[in-house]
Amino acid sequence: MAKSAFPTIPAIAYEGTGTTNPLAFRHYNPEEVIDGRTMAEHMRFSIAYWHAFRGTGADPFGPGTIVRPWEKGKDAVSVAKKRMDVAFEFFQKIRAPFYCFHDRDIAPEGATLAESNKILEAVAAHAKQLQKATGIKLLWGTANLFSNPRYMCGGATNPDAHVVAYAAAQVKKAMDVTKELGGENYVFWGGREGYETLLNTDLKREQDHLARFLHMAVDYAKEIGFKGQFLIEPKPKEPTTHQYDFDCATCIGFLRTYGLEKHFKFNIETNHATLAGHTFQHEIEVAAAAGMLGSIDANTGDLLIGWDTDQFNTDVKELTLAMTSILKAGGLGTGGFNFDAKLRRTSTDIEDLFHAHIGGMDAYALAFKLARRILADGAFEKLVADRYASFDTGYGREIEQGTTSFKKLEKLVLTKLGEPTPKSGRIEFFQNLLNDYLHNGR
Ligand code: XUL
Ligand code: CO
Repeated sequence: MAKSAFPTIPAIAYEGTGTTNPLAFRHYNPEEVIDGRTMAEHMRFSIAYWHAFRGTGADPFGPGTIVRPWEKGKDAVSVAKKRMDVAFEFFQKIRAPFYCFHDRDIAPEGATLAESNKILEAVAAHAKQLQKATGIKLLWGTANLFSNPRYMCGGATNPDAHVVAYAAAQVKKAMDVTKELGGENYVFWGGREGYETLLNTDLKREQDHLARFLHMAVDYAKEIGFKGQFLIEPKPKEPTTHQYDFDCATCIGFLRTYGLEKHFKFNIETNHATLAGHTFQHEIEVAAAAGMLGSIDANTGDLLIGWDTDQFNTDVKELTLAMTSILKAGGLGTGGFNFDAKLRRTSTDIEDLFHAHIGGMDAYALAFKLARRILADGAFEKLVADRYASFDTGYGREIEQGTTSFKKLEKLVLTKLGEPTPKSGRIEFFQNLLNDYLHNGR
């Protein structure tokens, strides 16, 4: 057993709301059984390798501030393996049953694709051993098609077919590795799949290429027997001005246009939703309405800043609203809550990594419990159903069923119905009711 990287920090225990211990859970009790499943099974928390173990605190104005002792070593591959040992110790101590990675997070790139593939295989073999030893599983894998300068004009949508071929080769390998490690999903976040100006861009051709790329991924998954769920992670902008996978609604249109809708669900990230001008809950509802809710990248942005700040989310109100939509949709299936969130540049202690995840996990666990209470009570559901009750019978039902027409409805209004009586939407009443659950013990 390797030396502990966090000798002073124990495995985080559940101590309830009475505790003042900052290194304890107040709400997330992994072993607590609710409806026949443990909280660990309900929440399926996952750690994002790129932030937790590759994040340095660098921003556009300055270099990294976060220095970890295990990053020192004689060669990049042995450092990658040592880092992975530390990561698995962290996953265990923070009580997260899953992790996620990009190929290039876990393994350094070599001088050629063949060399990169070899290194990735070696580090993945190490990951496999650690997964086996700890029981920690891979929620999803993905390929980084945005950091290397070769992808500066995109991966799948690059105007140079040579780059598209390279991207295909890289994704093929990332899928192999994800399958080898039992990954339950595979994510496509459209890194630089978008454009800055139409002066130099053939939008239609790029979208066609993206669809071809995804079809090739579907074909390859079938070929190798990869059973994991494919997930698209929408984002409206950053790094490019116009990302093709803008939001769930845009992606649903795209996937249906190209006959891909059966093969994909969505990985919804809170900060991406708000960058698109939506709430987190809106994106969840749009995905769920199409039967395409897959997984969550759990974070939040800063509405005052306006870019993807990837912060840990402790906003219980926002998360409770999201959770009610997730639970109503029947949960996330093979998905989970992946903390695609990074420490602030000034949070340089190793304890900060624990505080950050404890806060995020507790906020989600509390939101889960509150959402369950809201749904069990049924008050909102009844009120909302009442608002639409006029569609349950008569001409309302005919509208829903498609058995009436403009002509019939015109006749009805002219001869019988006349002017509708205004019905209040009672928004403030609904807001107060929410606070009854959040703060007033309902
Ligand atoms: C970028 C982002 C990515 C994806 C995976 O905004 O969220 O880290 O989650 O590529
Ligand atoms: Co993400």
